[in-house]
Amino acid sequence: MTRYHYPEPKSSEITPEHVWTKRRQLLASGALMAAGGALPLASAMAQRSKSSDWAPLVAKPNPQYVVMDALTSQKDVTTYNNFYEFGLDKADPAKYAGAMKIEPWSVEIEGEVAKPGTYGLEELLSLSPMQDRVYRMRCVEGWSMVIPWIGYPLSALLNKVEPTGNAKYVEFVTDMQPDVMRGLSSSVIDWPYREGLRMDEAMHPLTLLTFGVYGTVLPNQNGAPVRLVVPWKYGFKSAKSLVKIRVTEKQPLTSWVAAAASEYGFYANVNPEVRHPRWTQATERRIGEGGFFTPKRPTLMFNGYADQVASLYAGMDLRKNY
Ligand SMILES: Nc1nc2c(c(=O)[nH]1)N[C@H]1C(S)=C(S)[C@@H](COP(=O)(O)O)O[C@H]1N2
Ligand SMILES: [Mo]
Repeated sequence: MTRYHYPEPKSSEITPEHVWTKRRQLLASGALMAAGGALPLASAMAQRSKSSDWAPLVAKPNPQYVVMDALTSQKDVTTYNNFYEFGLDKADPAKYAGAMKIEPWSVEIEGEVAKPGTYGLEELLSLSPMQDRVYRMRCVEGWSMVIPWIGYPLSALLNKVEPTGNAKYVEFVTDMQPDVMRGLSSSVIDWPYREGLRMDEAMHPLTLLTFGVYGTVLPNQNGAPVRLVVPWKYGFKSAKSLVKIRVTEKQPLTSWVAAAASEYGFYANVNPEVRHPRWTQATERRIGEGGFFTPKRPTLMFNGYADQVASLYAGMDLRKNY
């Protein structure tokens, strides 16, 4: 848990080389790097089911994708969650998601692709090298975390299934397990949980197909065994426990847009200048940081990823396309 602690940063820029080197040294001194960084992928997945802890999943840190902010603790990352399938309280996912069945697991890929099919988790795990990336995450509710995810760009998978000329959007669908997902009885959302991205967003190198966090396989509450992570958008775009990826010509109707279109848009880019109808989005509370009187942090345009993603929205009215 402590091996990710490295010097408190000053800015939120990409890590300078010397800081990165330092971090690599810290990582290398930890037990998980003992095997030379080899990825115990399938075995990691297999080991974890009955353990209260999670099997290691080691990946090469990618120095291009790391932020300087101090990491949110593993404890907060794994106990303060939104996963409405398991209840609305932040503590519910950690309490109840352990019962979710994640073996065997496969993801169906369909729609506007030349190679549709069912991809087993094993195959997904070995499709592309895993990377360790530290991302800033911002929930639409006004809190944020800094999380070391493990995965690879979704583009690796999309390229493999060969999107057709009609492919304009990608829809993501979460599993439904009514026997263990007590939240499915709630009508806040028309289940299953569905999210979506425009094709260029889905292909963007920041968009991560994610299998692990904090050096372990994903805990169930974080969306095991495979989820999406899209760091420049509000957290609800990062759908968990995916069972279907559908490539489409038309913009998919996502769960939150269906639930309240005036409050949650399809794009949902982090934007401090566009209020949620019921609250400001200009500031955020970093989970684990200080107490009640700690000043909030200013929220950054595109959650701090503007250099990398602003061009995707050139010419678009981001007030209309919230
Ligand atoms: N299937 C599903 N995915 C989901 C959610 C959910 O309720 N169900 N909540 C979203 C929201 S609002 C957030 S902020 C993030 C939280 O991810 P974390 O708990 O791993 O930090 O997951 C997103 N993905
Ligand atoms: Mo969220």
